[in-house]
Amino acid sequence: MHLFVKYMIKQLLKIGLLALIPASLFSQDVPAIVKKAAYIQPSPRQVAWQELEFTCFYHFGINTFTNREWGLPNQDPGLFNPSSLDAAQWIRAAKGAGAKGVVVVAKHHDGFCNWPSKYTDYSVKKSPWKKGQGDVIAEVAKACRELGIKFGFYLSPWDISSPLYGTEEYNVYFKNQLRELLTNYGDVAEVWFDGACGEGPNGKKQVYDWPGYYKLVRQLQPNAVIAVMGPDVRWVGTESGYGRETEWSVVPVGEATQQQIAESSQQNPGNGTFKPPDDMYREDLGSRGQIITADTLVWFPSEVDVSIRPGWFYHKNEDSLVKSPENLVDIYFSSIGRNSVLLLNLPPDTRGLIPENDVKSLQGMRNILEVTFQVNLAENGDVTASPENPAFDPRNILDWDNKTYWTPGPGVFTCMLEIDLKEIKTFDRLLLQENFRNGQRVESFIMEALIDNEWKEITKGTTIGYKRLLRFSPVKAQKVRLTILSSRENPEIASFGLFKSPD
Ligand code: FUL
Repeated sequence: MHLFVKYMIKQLLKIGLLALIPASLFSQDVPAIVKKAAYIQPSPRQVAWQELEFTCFYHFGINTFTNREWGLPNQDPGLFNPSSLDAAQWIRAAKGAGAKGVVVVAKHHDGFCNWPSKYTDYSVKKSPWKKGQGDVIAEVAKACRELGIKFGFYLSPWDISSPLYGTEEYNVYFKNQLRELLTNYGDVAEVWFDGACGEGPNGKKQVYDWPGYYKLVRQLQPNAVIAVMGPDVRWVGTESGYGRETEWSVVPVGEATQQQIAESSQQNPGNGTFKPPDDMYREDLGSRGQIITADTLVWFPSEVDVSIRPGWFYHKNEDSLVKSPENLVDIYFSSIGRNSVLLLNLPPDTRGLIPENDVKSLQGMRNILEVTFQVNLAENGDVTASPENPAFDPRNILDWDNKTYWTPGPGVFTCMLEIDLKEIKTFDRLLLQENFRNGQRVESFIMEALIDNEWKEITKGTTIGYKRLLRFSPVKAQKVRLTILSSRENPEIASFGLFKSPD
């Protein structure tokens, strides 16, 4: 955009007279690849997954009973013996916290199967639990169906117990197991392939048949997303629970190759210990500087996985280290509030239950979030948009339907939405959503409030995407305005919300 025009817009912004600028002046020339990025859209399965927002992970298996994070090869299946496993309690804990889907570990790197696979004896069927007749995956899937929550599973391709590992037959074995999980347990919403990879019992590394694995998932569960070592969902790159401030769902295709994902996943340091991937996190994957030289771009949205405790599996000595409700709320804002899906791990204990303290923390988190998001203080406000676009009703941003939106129209990149709350209100949280079905576009925005007759900056950010949540100190005002300062194509604003957190 011409510098003078930019300057004029800035001046008019200051005095709140953006409406005086003809729409044509808001247009910008953007490089072709940036424009292309703006039109890359999620697949229907990615849309459904993104809208789950909050999901829970269950790390459970032989490690629960050996007190390990990464197991040893071929341990005695007799060790697996939960005294009172109740999968419905796991799912109630997740649902009660607001989660809409789960991912349960079917097989971790140690190779022990939590379901009675026909293809190995290294499973629950050789354990004393339910006299070898039990099936953890069946119980979880059933509880999900009964409680109306989406079911998914984690399957580690790396298997340190299989004698086939490192040979072509392992791929057949793995696909047989995958087929069992994809056919015997009803609808699957997410298949989570871990990127951690090391050597098998014979010292060999496996050459995985990724195309074959993906084909099977697509054939048998076409609605399931394939996460992490898969094409649909990207691991955010850290297990801290904190996503990027600037999170683009459109990234260069290089970010999606298996080699790239494997390299940035946990590696086996050699002694079987767990190595947290602190260094796998690049701040910027998808902004203009990153995509400008890209050949191909893909919709590859981020998932933030984090455990409610330090470890992924249950350890008694971590009973006092359960994350507090406040800590979980912080994670919520820093994952779901940063254009990511949250996958919060709740490790069942040796009884086969989510421990009481963990459930208590989850409920505490839910209470804070419920009070916060109970009322959108902007809900009954009047909205004025500049530049005007009669084809769209600006009140669409307040209707809680993220399929309806307001946009200034094609080719217009900068715009402003002013909301008159009709009375002075106090708020300290902002919620924004783009119509992400059409792509992710907003690069920079600012929210101001009219305080003592002057527009004052309250908060600002870069990306919005599916959802952006921002926190700030309480503000008392009747009028606020959201300005989209920069975008890749015309922004399509689907939701705007102002909230007040509990005191
Ligand atoms: C990692 C694994 O090595 C951890 O044990 C855990 O399962 C985590 C979710 O993924 O790659």
